[in-house]
Amino acid sequence: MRTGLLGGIDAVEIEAVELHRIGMPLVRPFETSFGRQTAREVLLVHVLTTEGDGWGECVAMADPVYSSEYVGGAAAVIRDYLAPALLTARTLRASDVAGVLEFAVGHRMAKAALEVAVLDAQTRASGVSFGEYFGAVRPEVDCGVSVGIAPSIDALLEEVAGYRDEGYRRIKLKIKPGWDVEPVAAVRSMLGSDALLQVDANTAYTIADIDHLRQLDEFGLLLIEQPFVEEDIAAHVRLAHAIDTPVCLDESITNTTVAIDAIERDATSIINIKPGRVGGYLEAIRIHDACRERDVPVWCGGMLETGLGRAANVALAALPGFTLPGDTSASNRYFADDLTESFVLVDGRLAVPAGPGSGVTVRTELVDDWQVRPPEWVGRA
Ligand code: OSB
Ligand code: MG
Repeated sequence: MRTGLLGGIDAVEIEAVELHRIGMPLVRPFETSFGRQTAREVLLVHVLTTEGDGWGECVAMADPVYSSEYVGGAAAVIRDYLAPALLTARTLRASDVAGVLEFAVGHRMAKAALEVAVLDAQTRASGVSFGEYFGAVRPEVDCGVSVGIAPSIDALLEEVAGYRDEGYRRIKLKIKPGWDVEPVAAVRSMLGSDALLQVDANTAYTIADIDHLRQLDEFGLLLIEQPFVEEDIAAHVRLAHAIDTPVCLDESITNTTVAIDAIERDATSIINIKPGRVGGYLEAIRIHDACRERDVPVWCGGMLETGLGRAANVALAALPGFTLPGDTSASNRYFADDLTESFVLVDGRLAVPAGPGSGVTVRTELVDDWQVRPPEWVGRA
């Protein structure tokens, strides 16, 4: 990728891969159409190389409810297949990782975690930041916040007002059948017509709901995210033709080919880019580039990342095609204490870390304190 920016070292020799599993309580429960979460269980990948180490966060959730991946499955496939393949390849660049791991079908979040850990080691060793490596064009990024399904409309309004007062530049409401028109109407009337507002259904609707979803048109939403099951591109085409609100795909977009196909079929006019969902930051950049060529706006999604994943997401969101605020919220929206330096919202923005690699430091004492399982280690036989 953008190799002209790389310094001296551009390949690392892999010596071992360590897997750490930690638990972090969320500051408030996060409810979506697929369930309610009170803590984030995180799989961390620590790659040890001859040139130095690197860390990666796997965005798989504890249970296979957002996608087929989950923490235990990701740890197993890394331990049994992916890490051994990297050790066999031995000397490689981050841009070689996807090819080395291609023999295993799927498992994109697991692969993405390894790729970003190798990238962290490689770019730290060469003194290059993720922002420089990715091609960032701004020092800070506009931030939005994803707001879960609340116990009542009053509770929702109180939560949204808090985020508005903190300066978030865009609000995203989680919706599902029975929690859609009413909460959206209430939030729109509280925020006023100029506020950037969007909704995310996480696949909770079916094609039979198209007439119902058309009622959302009156609220001037930026977009409706992933109303239908991920495989059903055709249903999204039908909806896009039936409503004025732009349709945005999240779960459906698993790689650049699928992204281009969905755009060309008019299933989506905006794309939520999540590096874990597409197999890594390098594939995320390819999707960004393909969307930019086609004038399709993109924004950076989130998976309740710790500061480690957030650092890389913020660098990605600084690319030129990321023209809408992302789900890149401050550390305190998720956690009382973050795994790295905290990300603090300033004027509705987060700063792109400037130091080498991810630009943040994993607080290894917390990795030990917060561990939920003993670490696993994969080294050369
Ligand atoms: O669909 O965007 C989603 C969180 C977990 C899984 C899926 C999604 C989300 C979010 C939160 O909306 C985004 C964030 O703040 O990290
Ligand atoms: Mg989503």
